[in-house]
Amino acid sequence: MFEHITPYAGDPIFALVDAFNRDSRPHKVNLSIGIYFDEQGRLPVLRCVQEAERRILAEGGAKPYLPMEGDATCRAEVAKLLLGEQHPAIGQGRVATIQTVGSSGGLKVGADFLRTWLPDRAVWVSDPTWDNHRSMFEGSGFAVHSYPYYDATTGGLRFEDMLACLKGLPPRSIVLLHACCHNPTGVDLAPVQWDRLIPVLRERELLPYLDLAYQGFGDGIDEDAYAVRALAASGLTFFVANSFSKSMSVYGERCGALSAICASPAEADLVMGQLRYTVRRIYSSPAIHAARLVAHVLGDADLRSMWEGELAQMRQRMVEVRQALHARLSALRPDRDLGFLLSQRGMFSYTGLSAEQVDRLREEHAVYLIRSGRLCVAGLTQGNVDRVAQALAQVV
Ligand code: KET
Repeated sequence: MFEHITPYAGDPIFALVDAFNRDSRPHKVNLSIGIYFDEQGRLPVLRCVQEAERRILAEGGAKPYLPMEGDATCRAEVAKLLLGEQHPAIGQGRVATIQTVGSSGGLKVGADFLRTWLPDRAVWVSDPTWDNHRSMFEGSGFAVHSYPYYDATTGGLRFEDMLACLKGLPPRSIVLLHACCHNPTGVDLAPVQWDRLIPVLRERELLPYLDLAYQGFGDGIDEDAYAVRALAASGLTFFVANSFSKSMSVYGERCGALSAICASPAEADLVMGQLRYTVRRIYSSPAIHAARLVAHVLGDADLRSMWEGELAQMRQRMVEVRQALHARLSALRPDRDLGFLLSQRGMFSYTGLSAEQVDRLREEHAVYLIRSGRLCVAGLTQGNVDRVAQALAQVV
C-alpha cells in the first residue's frame, strides 16, 4: 500500500531545532528557528498572557466549538489591530476576518480559497522568502514564481528590479508580500517604497497577500502595520494573514487570523462565506483558548498596555543584541562591511554565509543557523554574543 511513498527530507527549520535539542554541548546557541528568547535564553511567558490565562480560568467558561470563522470578539480586535481603531473599512463592513490556527492556518485557508476562486492565477513570492510560503501555495495547486527582492551585494533591497518585475505580471496575479520584518532577510520596504509599490499593484490589478508574522518586532505595532493601512487607504482589495505566535510568545497556542479587505460589504460577505466553508473542509473551527487569549490581551485596556510594554522590551532587546553582534564582529573582522547587521530589522539577519559555512558553525562551534545563512537575532544574548562573534569571525 505505501511502498511507493518517497521519504520526507524533513523541514529545514524544524529539523535544525531537533538537531539542536540533541546536541549535548553545553555552550550551544540556537539562532535557527524564529522564536524569541529572553536575555536568560528562556522562552518567555508574557505577563499579559499569564494574567489573561488567570482570568480565563477564573471565568471558568465551557468549551463549545467555536464557529468556523472563530470568536467574534477576537476577530473584531484583530481587525482593529491591523487597520487601526477607527478605520472606515471596518465600519463599512468591508473587512472579513477569520480567526485561524496560527497564521499558517490563515495563509493556507487563504491559499485554498484563492485556488478555488482565482484558479488560473500564479503566485509570486519574494526571492528569497519563508520556505513554507512556496510549499503552502504549491500544496494548494498554484504555480509559484519569485520576484527580485534581496540584494546579496549590498544586503539591502532590489527595489527597482522588484517594481519592474511586478509591472510585467499578468493581471490578478497574487503577490505575497512581507508586511514587516522580512523572513529570512530582515530587509523591508520603507514607507516611501510602499507608496511607490501600491500604484503598481493597482495598475496591474494584482492581488496583494500580506504576511504579517512579526507585528511589533520592527518599529512598533502601528508602524509595522504601515503596509496594511496604506493598502487599505488606497482602496485595493487584499488579504493579510497575521500571527500572535511571536508578538505574544504563544507559539504552540496557534493564535492567528486571516483578513480580506474587500471593495464592498457585499463582497466581504461573499468572501467570508467561502472562507468559512474552506475552514470547515480543513479543520472545521479554530481553538477556543487561542481566541480567549487574543481577545483578552487586545481587548482589555490593562492587558493591552502591559502587552505593548512587553513587546517594546522584546523589540529593544533585539536591537541591542544586533548592535552588540555588529560591534564584536566588526572588531574581529574590520575587513568586512557588516552594516547590514544594523540596517536589517526584526527577528532575522541574512548573513550571506554559505551552507558549508553554516555547517562549520554548527559542527565546530555549536552555533545553529538556518542553512540559507539566516540568523535569528532573538537567540543572541549579551552572554553568548561574544562567542557567536568569535565563531562567525572564524568561518567568514
Ligand atoms: N509567516 C512567516 C513569515 C513566518 O516566519 C512564520 C513562522 C509564519 C508565517 C508562521 O507562524 P505561525 O506560528 O503559524 O503564526 N516562522 C518561523 C517558524 C516556522 O518556520 O514555522 C521561522 O521562520 O522560523
